[in-house]
Amino acid sequence: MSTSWSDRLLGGFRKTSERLGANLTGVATRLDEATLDDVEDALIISDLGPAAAARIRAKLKEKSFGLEITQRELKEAVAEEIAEILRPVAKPLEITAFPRPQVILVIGVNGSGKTTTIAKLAHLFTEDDYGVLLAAGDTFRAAAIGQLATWAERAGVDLVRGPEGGDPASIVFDAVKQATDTGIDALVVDTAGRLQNKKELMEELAKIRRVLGRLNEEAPHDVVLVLDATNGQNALSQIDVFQEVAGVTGLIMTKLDGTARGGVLVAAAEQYGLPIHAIGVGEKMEDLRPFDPDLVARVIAGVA
Ligand SMILES: Nc1nc2c(ncn2[C@@H]2O[C@H](COP(=O)(O)OP(=O)(O)OP(=O)(O)O)[C@@H](O)[C@H]2O)c(=O)[nH]1
Ligand SMILES: [Mg+2]
Repeated sequence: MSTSWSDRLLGGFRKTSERLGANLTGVATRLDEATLDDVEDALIISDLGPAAAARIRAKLKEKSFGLEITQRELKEAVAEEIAEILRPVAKPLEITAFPRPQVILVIGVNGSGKTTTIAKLAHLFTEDDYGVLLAAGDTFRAAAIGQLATWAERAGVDLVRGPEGGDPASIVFDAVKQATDTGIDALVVDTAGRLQNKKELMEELAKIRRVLGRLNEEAPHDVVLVLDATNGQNALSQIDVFQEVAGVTGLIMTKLDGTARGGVLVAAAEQYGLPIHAIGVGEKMEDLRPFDPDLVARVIAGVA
């Protein structure tokens, strides 16, 4: 772990790894109920959630109860159990739609990192030589359109935008048309996170979905929910709400750099089983990383 982004990730998970097996030493001790309790507590405190924590405790007990174990070995064993939970959900966002474009709707609460993540995706896709178009579907505030325009310019991609307060559905309609006409591979749609209430959010996202589907019945191909890791367990209730209003197909978790609450990623994997496409580890365009379940598991457990 020498690169700077992984160091930032490490900072984010330090809380869990410091507590794991804190009562153990380098000298092997028998794995007993008290140590298992401590492990479970450490995992819960670190936002892995009670279900994942209980599952990991049960697995450790099943495999190693009564055996001599060092703190390092305990952490390795926890890392393996976390990886088991994360591996099935690790799934990059791939551009496979035929016909093109692949339409990726990006949703999430205000401030979760949607617009920044869209810039990062645009960067990633253009690096892979895909043609990318962005749609400024967040017309709720003027700054949102300007912010996306700045990112589009930086990433060197085009943007379809409308007036502040305009109808996002009409922008999205124009964007799909332009993307189709110009042979774009990936159309990434920004949306507002700051609507008055759930009903309004539901109506707006439903309308965007309807309009997308009118020009391409497969669209949106992806509905990516952006979650802010610093929200801890609240991120889980956001999955519930957005599942209901928009039918989430995958997750990207942002701000895993420097937060102590990144364990919620494991809770999300355990409870929802939704694909995790990538993780955000900083504010720059290059700061989106593939979700590597083994690495994240080892970082959480403090053995990376
Ligand atoms: N440290 C860190 N900051 C991030 C990350 N992703 C986004 N941010 C920051 O979080 C803040 C909010 O990001 P936005 O992309 O504007 O969030 P949004 O969801 O589009 O917000 P609204 O448009 O208000 O709904 C900005 O200051 C970003 O720089 C990340 O992975 N790490
Ligand atoms: Mg935004």
